[in-house]
Amino acid sequence: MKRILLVGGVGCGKTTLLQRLHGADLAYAKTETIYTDGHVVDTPGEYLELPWFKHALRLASFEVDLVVLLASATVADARFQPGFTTFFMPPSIGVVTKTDLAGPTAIATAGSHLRLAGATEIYEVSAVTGEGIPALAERLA
Ligand SMILES: Nc1nc2c(ncn2[C@@H]2O[C@H](COP(=O)(O)OP(=O)(O)OP(=O)(O)O)[C@@H](O)[C@H]2O)c(=O)[nH]1
Ligand SMILES: [Mg+2]
Repeated sequence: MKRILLVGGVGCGKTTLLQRLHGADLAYAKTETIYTDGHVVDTPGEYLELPWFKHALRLASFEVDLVVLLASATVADARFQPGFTTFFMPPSIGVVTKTDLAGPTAIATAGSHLRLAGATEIYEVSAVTGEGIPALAERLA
């Protein structure tokens, strides 16, 4: 599996996706700091949302092959600045999360936020139902 960095707003589903990708039980645990679990580097949403933490995301990206930007289908507004992927050295992909909680329009909106951020490949997943997980797992293999 590629080494990946998960980046997204607070509560967008980064840790839950990590658990799903690892075949672990889904259990809520607030991420307090950057940590590595296997090939996955998980980050707190605050590191994206609070400007003085952002440099830590860039430093963490030097350790990975791929940056995964996540946007929840339940959040209407964008959490990424346009062109945000240029902040990172490795390539980036986008993942729309929580597709089980939203309709097609909301899922498309979240995907458009990821495209505006610079992601050219978008995956739509639900960590809870498992929808879309096989395609993403294949991309990360
Ligand atoms: N229905 C549904 N709920 C989800 C999904 N993914 C995550 N959640 C829920 O959303 C909440 C936040 O998920 P987390 O995975 O902790 O989010 P996070 O991005 O790691 O959040 P921070 O660690 O605070 O940055 C939890 O209650 C999860 O159970 C999903 O695909 N579907
Ligand atoms: Mg987390």
